Amino acid sequence: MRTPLPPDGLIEGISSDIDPFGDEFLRNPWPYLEELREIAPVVYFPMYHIWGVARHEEVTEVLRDFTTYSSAAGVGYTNMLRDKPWRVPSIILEADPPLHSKTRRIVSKVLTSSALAKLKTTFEERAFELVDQLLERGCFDAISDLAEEFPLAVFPDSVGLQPGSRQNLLRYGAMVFNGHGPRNHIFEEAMKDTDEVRDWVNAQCSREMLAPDGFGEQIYRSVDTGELTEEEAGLLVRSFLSAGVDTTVNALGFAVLDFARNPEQWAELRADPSLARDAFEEVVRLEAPVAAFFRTTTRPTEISGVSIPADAKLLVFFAGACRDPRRWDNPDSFEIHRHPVGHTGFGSGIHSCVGAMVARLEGEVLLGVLAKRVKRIELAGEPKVRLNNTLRGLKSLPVRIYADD
Ligand code: OVV
Repeated sequence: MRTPLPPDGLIEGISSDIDPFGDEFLRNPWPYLEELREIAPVVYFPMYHIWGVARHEEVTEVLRDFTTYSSAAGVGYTNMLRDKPWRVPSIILEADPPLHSKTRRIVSKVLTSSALAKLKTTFEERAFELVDQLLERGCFDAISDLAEEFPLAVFPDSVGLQPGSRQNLLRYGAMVFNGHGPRNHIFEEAMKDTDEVRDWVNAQCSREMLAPDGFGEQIYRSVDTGELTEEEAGLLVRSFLSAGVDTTVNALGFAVLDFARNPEQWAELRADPSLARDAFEEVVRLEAPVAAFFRTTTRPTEISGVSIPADAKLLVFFAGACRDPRRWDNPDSFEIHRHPVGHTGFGSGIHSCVGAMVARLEGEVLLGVLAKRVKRIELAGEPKVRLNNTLRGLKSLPVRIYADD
């Protein structure tokens, strides 16, 4: 069954032929997001029969009202309650309260600040090792050699994953995030080896495979207390592996690009490396590595005077809100002193990124170590975008770095 169209007239003046899953949009969404923000507070995309919000006010309004704007039909283009999804749904991302409240509480307890404080030294050791190796090379690809290398060196160990085959995590991430889009060529390409990679990931999530004391084993302790079934625990561990790698890879890649393009900001960070955490936060605002997720309306509703029918898919452009000039001064510029409180790069509301503290720790540590060791970051070639239905990121970023004297 298709969602009924709103009565004639309601769509007039709010429709757009922009394709938010087209190559051009995904390669450089910013001019399109600006156009979408200008059209109306809510936009209708006839080619997909979906609605969208791209202004900060409406994005946060939608994310606050989790009853009207549900996640249980999935946060991608497909309505998972109607069409069979490619994997068992996530019990934290693709769920509403009360299920979401329970799983969220359990994951939050594992990711406390005291748990993360214990990881900081290990993260720093790995960062120094990696950066010192890269300084010897001078010229390298900041995506494969740094932005992918660092999270893969620290995050799977924090979860307690078995060593080896960690590139599979990148292949799985590509499926998860491209799988939130429509079945375009990017979706089809990502889903080529679905069975093999999905089976590998599921196997890593079983209790026997997880090292003692990692995040994964700590999730399984909620099985012993009767709060989770064994199957639910496995699905929550899967959420760590789904959401925790590609997101940070892309954020760290953009961090390098943003500093290469803004040497005066690099000078400021070097003058005071304790700004590393603020700088990373500004990268997440400016780049919004998770560009958008959907919600599904549970009733006919109205946002800023625009009516949306029940059972409609609504695309929530986090990236649009992150650069909305109604909310930010000079929204397109990278300013590490900005303190972008209220940015939607980690979402907003009850589903806002539960792993944000892990991401921030990775960002703070890597940028802090780079700031202490590296005098200058130069582009050594054109950065290339990696097209993804949900994520913004680069597939290559040739750079040259120079050691501090
Ligand atoms: C935030 C996010 C992204 C992708 C997957 C998941 C969560 C998950 O829970 O599987």
